Amino acid sequence: MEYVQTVLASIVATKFDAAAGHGSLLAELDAHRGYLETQPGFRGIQITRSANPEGDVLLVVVTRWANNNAMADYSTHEPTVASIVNRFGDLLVPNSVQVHRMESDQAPSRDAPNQVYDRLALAVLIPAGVLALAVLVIFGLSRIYLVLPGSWATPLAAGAALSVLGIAWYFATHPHVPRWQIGGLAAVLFVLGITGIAASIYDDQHAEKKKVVATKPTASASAPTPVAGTTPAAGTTPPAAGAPIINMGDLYFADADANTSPTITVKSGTELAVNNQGTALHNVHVAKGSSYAGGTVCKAGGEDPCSKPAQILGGASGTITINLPAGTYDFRCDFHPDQMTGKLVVQ
Ligand SMILES: [Cu+2]
Repeated sequence: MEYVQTVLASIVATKFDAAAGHGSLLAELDAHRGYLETQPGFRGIQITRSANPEGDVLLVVVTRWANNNAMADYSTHEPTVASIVNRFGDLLVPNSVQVHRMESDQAPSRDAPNQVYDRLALAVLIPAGVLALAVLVIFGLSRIYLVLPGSWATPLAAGAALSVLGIAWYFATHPHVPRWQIGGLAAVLFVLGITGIAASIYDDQHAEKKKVVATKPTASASAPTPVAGTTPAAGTTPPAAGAPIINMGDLYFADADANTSPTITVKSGTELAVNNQGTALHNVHVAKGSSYAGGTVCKAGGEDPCSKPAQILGGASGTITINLPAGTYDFRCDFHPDQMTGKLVVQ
């Protein structure tokens, strides 16, 4: 049960502007809210008036109370809505003020729980939701970066940064953005985050397969056992039968027969497939002279033959083209120059 006091009054058409002016009737009623909030049993106030102010304007002020005593106490001690309205009697149609005290059979108002919900939502749920979304997006983006080739990461990062700036600018200059735009943005970010996590799970599952294919050798460089019937990791090109191939794991080179630190024989002009079956970054760098040029990561097209790309991500593959005079050459991984070595015999 709820108790409702309704005050009705008609404002004379020509005096409505005066009633709406500074310090006048409507402003006083609005200011009265603050006083009402301090009254025991107060539930809410609603001030409405005729939507189409042609002719006299009907003003309706409804206050809601938890019980009859609360409403009665309020009604008998000024200021009240009725006393405020009566103070501006010169703006009103004579004898138009009516005060009704009613009881409502509706279920108790949900305003109180809603107020709690709104306050919680503003103070806790929204920042927590934004934070969770941000973490999701950052994690998702990081997984996407890991999957992409290095040359894509910089443009993508720049694009993401510009997007963040652009979106922030848009929201800063449009204070009343429609909800569907906020919802749409949240949905896009959510999908981005989920995509990244999905990519990460997909990647992990492939890493498991690769571990089966390439078991990490012990320090004594015992050869990994090839598993019959295993398929090549995603992104690797199966070599033509008998074609030379360089496989890489963490942290070894292997030939097609899974011999580690292998000696690989090729004809000059051959393009070899290079498959990274490990999870770390590796490459193949052949020393043309007696030492490795530069000493850092080789460059495709540099002085020494270098795998293309010069940084092969875990699970990815590349190629290396050997155009060298006949002879025996050392090769290594620039990232693990001590553990990952092999010899190349060019015919
Ligand atoms: Cu390496």
